[in-house]
Amino acid sequence: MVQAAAQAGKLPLVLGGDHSVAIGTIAGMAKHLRRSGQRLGVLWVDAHPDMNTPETSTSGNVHGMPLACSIGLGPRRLTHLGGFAPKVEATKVALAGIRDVDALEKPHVRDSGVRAFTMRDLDERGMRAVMAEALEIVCAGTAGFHLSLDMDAVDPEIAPGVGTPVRGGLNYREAHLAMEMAGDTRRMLSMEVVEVNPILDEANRTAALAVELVLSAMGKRIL
Ligand SMILES: [Mn+2]
Repeated sequence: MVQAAAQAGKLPLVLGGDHSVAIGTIAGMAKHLRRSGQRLGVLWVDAHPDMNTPETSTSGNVHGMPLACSIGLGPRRLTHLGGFAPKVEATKVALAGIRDVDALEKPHVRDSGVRAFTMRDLDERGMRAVMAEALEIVCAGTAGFHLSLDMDAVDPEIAPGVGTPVRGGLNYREAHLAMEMAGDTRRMLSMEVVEVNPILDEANRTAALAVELVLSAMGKRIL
């Protein structure tokens, strides 16, 4: 469905659900671009890198593996969805908001070629500088990028309705600025928002914030 929507000239927006849906979203976008020999960038905004494989995962949760699968690490059934791998080159992937990485997952993040901007990078350099560099990575040499927004990137004090909350996340304005800057590039080809869990949410505030962030990524501006 993602591939068909993109081929029809639309911007696919996938609403999760857990982050394993990204394996399909990215596969669809990569397959679409591959027809014209173009490459996809991926901007991954998340508290976690989601770069486990079945060998490194302590939980076995597939929602901890989608970025690994998309760069070709993991079980063939998932890495080769759609008949080819990798879906994206690791050097065309930027992560932002990372603050919870499993011990055995760390080498995948450090050595695969992805560029991971941790919360410390955001603390030291600010969202504006980090996002400018991240967007440069995902836009250079690509047709554009897929934005994968895990709501657990945002601090649980303002986005409590997620399955794996980690304190010390993006504040309200940092989250909006990241989305606004992504939208400003006019190179965002697809987007997904994942891990909103209504059962864990408080009066729908996480879902309402997710809607706001989608609007910012799609061009809504204060003035
Ligand atoms: Mn995630």
